Amino acid sequence: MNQHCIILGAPVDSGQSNPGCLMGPASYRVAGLASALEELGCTVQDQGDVAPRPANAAACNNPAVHSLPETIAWTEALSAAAQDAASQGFPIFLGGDHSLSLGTVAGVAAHARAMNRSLFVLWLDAHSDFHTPMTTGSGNLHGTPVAYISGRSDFDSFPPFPDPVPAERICLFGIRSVDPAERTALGEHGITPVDMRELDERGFVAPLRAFLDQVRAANGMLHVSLDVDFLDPAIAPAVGTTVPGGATFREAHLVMEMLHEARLATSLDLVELNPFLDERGRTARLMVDLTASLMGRKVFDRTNRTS
Ligand code: NNH
Ligand code: MN
Ligand code: MN
Ligand code: MN
Repeated sequence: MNQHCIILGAPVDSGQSNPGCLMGPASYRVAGLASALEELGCTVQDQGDVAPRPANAAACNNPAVHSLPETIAWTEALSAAAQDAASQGFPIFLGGDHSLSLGTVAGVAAHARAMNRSLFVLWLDAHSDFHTPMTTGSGNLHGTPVAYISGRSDFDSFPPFPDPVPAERICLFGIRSVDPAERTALGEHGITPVDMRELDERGFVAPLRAFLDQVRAANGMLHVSLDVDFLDPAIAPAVGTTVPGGATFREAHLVMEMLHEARLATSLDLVELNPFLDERGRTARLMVDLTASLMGRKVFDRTNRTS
């Protein structure tokens, strides 16, 4: 698809409690992300790792929450970097834990607003990440970005989210672990996740195609956030929060291949890779291969086929 890809490392690990995510960007680089993209005809600009400013004090009434000041500093730095990168090409954000999406989605949302386009979000994850800092029990802020993106309150110390994304433009896909407070809030907010039960029953194609049709009809921009734990732990062990029953190798590639054929994605997060938990680099390599599928790696060109 000859995209201009802008790689930005986001070695964030303040959003959870398992050390190791900060090695994620290095692991993707070692696994050959840039050359995989170049082989597809993309131009690649690796802008290195984003660095946050020193954290200022910030308080939260929920004593479970940890590393709030660091996460806010990351949100600000990544939001600015993402807005800038989105105006220059197709940003690929290398995590780092999923709290980095507090910043990256804020940045691409600001860019979409400036372009007068609607932003859609495809959240590929075992989890719904719909806690606020007040409802999280674990205190891990990687469980909160979808709530922030949706404009939920109780993100007081964070920069206000530019143009909250309405429920019908958010697709939570592959979900199989939702906390009670999240389930209630998702219902109130009108978000119905495409959970693994639905995917078992309907397959991956129909629900994804329905969402992509909406993006196309609105001439929307599409941010894809790929959490390693979307994948089944049997193929992707390098994540602190494995949940059985995830997407298989072919299901995950099919999602990426459909995204490529739709030509609608405009930015991508690769999150939650913990290289310390990997087995001989297999999870990092799989995430790179999935990114290559999203950017057009395929065996045969199907775009002119009828189904
Ligand atoms: N819902 C749990 C929490 O808030 C788990 C979130 N963990 C994730 N999200 N890995 O993708 O702590
Ligand atoms: Mn913790
Ligand atoms: Mn997540
Ligand atoms: Mn997850």
